[in-house]
Parts: sequence; C-alpha cells; structure tokens
Amino acid sequence: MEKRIIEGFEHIRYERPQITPEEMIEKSRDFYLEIDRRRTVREFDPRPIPIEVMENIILTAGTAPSGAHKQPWTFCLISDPEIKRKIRQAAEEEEKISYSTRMPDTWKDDLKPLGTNWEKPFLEEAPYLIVVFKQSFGMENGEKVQHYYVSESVGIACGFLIAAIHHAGLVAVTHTPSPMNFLTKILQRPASEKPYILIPVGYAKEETFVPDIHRKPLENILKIF
Ligand code: IYR
Repeated sequence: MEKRIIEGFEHIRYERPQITPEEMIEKSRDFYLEIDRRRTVREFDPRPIPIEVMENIILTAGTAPSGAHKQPWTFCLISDPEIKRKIRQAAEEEEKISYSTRMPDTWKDDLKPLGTNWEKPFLEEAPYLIVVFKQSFGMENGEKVQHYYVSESVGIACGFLIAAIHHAGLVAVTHTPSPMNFLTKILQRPASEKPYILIPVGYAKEETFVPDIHRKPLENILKIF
C-alpha cells in the first residue's frame, strides 16, 4: 500500500471510486429511491434475526465520521426478554407522566397523526433493542480522553444505523423516552456515557399500517446559490 508521512503521521493512499456522471446519476437516484421506502414502524413480528445482521448494522453505524475521529459512541444490543421488560416498564412510567402532564397540548396535537401514546409494547415485541449511548469523554488506560462534537457525531452514526437497518430489510422506530437516564442504570453504563436514543429493530408485523405522511418536496428543502 502506498504511504506518505504528513506532519509526522502516516497517511495511506485513498483509492477514489471510478464512476462516470451517468453512473452517478443512476446510483444516486437508486439510493434515494431505496432510502425513500423507509418508514418508521412501531409494530414488529417476533421472528428472530441472525445476530450477524445486527453486527453488520452496528459496524455500518461505526463507519460514521466523528469529531477528531474519537468515535464517541456505544451501541447496546438487547435481546434478553427480562432486560426488555425492565426497559419497557421504566419507559412507560416516564411516558405516562410525559403524556399526562409534561407535554403541552400543542405537542400532543402534533403527534396525533402518528398515533403515539404512552404505551410502548414494541419495547418487548421487537426482537432487538439498540440503545445508543454518547460518550461525553473516553477512558483509555485509566486516562480521560477528550471527545468533540459528541451529539453531532452520534447523530450522524444513528443516521447510518437507521439507513443500514432499512437496507437489511428490517424496520425500526427512533424512540426517545424522556428523561431516559433509567437506561444508564438498567444497562449499567459508566457516568461518562449518556443515553442518546433507543431503537427497537425487527421485521415489520405482516399487516402493518403507517401514517399517510409525505416528505417535503425538493424546492422546500433545497436553496441553490
Ligand atoms: N417520546 C414520546 C413522544 C414523542 C415525541 C415525538 I417529537 C415523536 O416524534 C414521537 C413521540 C413517545 O415516544 O411517545
């Protein structure tokens, strides 16, 4: 492999993809059309999924760019029914309070088209839960390691994760019970990590309906200069 030393650090040659503008148009469109079929699904088929699929999905998330390449994320993969039960119980306790007293009516009105409520059966029904933790700082050989742009980095990794789940033929719901510090306790994560998002993953239930919602058209999301 061709190497070069830049400011004292070894760099390796980047092999750029060989692709024509025509191929680029086709590939970018195919990718868009595939990603556009993704829908958030809250109802799962209990059919098991090979763990290798889940490992590949998490490897994909781990390819995301991150501040100073610190990779400030931990993905907890849960299939243990007892842990899922504990997570559901704790999440529903918080959500019950949120829906009844914490969330203003305007927020609940915005959620009506999606049909959500405090009940979260998917936390037990999905074959896997992925709980993503963001690492405020790292620990290496007992030493604190500074992390940068932690929320941005973990958010990008979650985007990759959600795309990988869809690409594997599975569905997910991005769930953010609030507050979610109960996840730190149940999963016994260190104080350097904060729960970021909880993503149940599985096959969609055979007969599933999703809200009839639409994406903003290009002219509403793109300004060309
Ligand atoms: N966390 C709650 C409420 C909720 C909030 C938003 I913003 C959503 O897009 C969906 C749900 C829940 O999970 O029900």
